[in-house]
Amino acid sequence: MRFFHIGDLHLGKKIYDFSMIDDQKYILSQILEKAEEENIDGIFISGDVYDKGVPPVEAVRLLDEFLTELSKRNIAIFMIAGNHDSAYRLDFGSRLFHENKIHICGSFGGALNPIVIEDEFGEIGVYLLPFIKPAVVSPFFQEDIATYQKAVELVLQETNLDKNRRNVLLAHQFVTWRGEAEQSDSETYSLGGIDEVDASIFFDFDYVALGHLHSPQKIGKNEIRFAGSPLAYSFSEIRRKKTITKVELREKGNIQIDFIPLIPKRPLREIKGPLEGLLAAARAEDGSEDYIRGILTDTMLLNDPVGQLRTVYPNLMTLEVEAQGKYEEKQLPYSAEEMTPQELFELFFERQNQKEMDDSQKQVAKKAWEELGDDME
Ligand SMILES: [Mn+2]
Repeated sequence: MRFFHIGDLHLGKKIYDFSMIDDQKYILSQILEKAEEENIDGIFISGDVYDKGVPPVEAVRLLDEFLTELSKRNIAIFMIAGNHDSAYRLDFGSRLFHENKIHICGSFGGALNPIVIEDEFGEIGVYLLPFIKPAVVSPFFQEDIATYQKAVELVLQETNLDKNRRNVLLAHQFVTWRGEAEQSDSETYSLGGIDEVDASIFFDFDYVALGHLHSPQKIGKNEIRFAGSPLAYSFSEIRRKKTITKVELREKGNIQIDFIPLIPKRPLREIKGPLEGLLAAARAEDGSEDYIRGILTDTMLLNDPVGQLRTVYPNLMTLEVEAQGKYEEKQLPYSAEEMTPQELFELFFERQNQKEMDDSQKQVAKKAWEELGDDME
């Protein structure tokens, strides 16, 4: 059987106040197209379906549309809640949808029960483990659980995995391998690593479809994977290409994993240079609809750089000024009390701009001090 593994859709997300809904619509229809081309039997959606517990109307409608279109193509859907989703809201209708091969698990009900499907090689057990934290699991085990690792371990221990058949797990946790995984800025960090779950506890599964980290990556072994988000949701994610993970389960022990590149409608990208250079470059190229992070290298004050850049990059998301090299603290020639305001200002200017004021600048400053009069002395 052939599956797509995706996750971290974050439907309804905004970046710097820019709504991503059009971009999400575009990328989901691309996933649908690929699903048709690849003739897949099912799709794993590994949590963080929505960006917020109470998602905006457009996000709910978009998911409804996506699931309906998948279902029309007779593609089985397996979906779990992530930490961004409201577990119970995602559960809505799940017992009814079940009949239509739409399997949704929003909240943890105390045990993992597989959905068993069949192909020419036999049975496949698909286990849906929504995002869990220790406090969610504790009541079911009458035990104080301190770590996420322990919580997931306990749940898995109670699961009688039939190792003769093929088994797939969907989970949304911060899974690492010996403490390592590649993160990005749009994910939440927790101090001390109490939320980390080591990949080794999943080794009995034939494939583990993970959600949570936004970079597509394997964790511990090739068959334990984060699909990554379908779109870059922060500028720290732009260097890694987004993909659909395609998983073909053949007979037990024979899995083929491939990646299908996703092309965003408007990529996020960074531009860097002096304002004039950036404006000139923008006029010479296409793609001005891209989401832009600008980094200015100018050292002089600029007149409304955001406004100027938005004339060529309407989707400029953020503009920063490049951090200057470390400034060498200059000793004051004599004590500050004895220095004139003009002298102090010259030193301040030098510290800000890493260079001395030129003569015309000194003239402007001198004139300003004169206009302010003796009060400043
Ligand atoms: Mn997450």
